[in-house]
Amino acid sequence: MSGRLEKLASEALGELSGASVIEDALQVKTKYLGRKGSVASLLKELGALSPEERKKAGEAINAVKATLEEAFDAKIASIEAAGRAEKLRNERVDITLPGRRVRPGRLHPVTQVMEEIEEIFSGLGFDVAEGPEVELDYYNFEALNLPKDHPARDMQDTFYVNDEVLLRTHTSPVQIRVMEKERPPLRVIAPGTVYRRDSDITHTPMFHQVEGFMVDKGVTFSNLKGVLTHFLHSLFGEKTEIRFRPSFFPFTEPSAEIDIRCVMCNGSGCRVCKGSGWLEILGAGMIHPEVFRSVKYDPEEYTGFAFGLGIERIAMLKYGIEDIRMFFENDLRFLRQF
Ligand code: 2NL
Repeated sequence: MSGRLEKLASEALGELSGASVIEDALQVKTKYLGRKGSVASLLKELGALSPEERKKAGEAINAVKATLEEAFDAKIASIEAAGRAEKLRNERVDITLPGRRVRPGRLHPVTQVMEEIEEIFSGLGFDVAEGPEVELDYYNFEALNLPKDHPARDMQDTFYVNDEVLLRTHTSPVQIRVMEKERPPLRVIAPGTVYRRDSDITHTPMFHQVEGFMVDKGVTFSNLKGVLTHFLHSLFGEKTEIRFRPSFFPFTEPSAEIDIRCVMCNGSGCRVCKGSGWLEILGAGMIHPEVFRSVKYDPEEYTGFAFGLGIERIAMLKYGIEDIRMFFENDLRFLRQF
């Protein structure tokens, strides 16, 4: 009996050490300690023994049974512990990794310049007006002293919808609509999107403009000079040199173009100012009597000045951008710089 018991114990422990999952360990446990297992059948044999031998063998079997139970339970506990450790290793999160940064958005450089211009003119008491981008030929051209056969219409290649309807080529029609509806005194700027059939490194078919005008009794060219000088000094710095040159527009008389000292070379001559030392920034003039007649103002009673400028051009000069198309490519590496 004692030889068989020893063999049983060593076989059980051998099989147990080969088990690597709980199911295998439980199977070995049932095989030896279960109701129909090896230990149970040994116990059944005790009946055939004498009372003395039965006591001795019974104690020996129970001792082996206790040893095996302990060994099985320890093995199962160790398999479970290894499983938990493995699970923890796999599910580990590195909480020291930095989080993903959310960058703040910002205004488009064209919008930034537009708002800066609006603030300067607000400070001078100008109101802001808006109007349709799909406009009547009448408001875009006729009312501005540009009749249908006028050669100056070719200066700004126009997108036509039909004979009478077009995409506005400037924001002047907004100002005509304001004058039609209201009476002087008026101080208004009209910022917005305009369209011309043109495309190269300094022209896009859609761009932005701010026009402005002031009408009252006794408005003079002096007022034009004062307002636009203040505007350019606010936008480019008080020390910026300014030059007024005679020019021509069909809707103003007299007309002027206004230059500032080249912001790139400070006047010594460079590629940006094409060697002249000056940059053309504004077109302006005293509103033509024919324009006043279109809106039923008496040109003997009222005078006024008007001006216009392109926003992209200002933004290009302010930030040293060489290609206007950069503004409309929506490349974040470009836009995040402003
Ligand atoms: C330029 C020139 C200019 C105006 C725009 C204007 C508007 C009305 C009446 C008279 Cl309603 N004039 N606008 C006047 C002179 C020049 O713009 O070079 N723009 C980029």
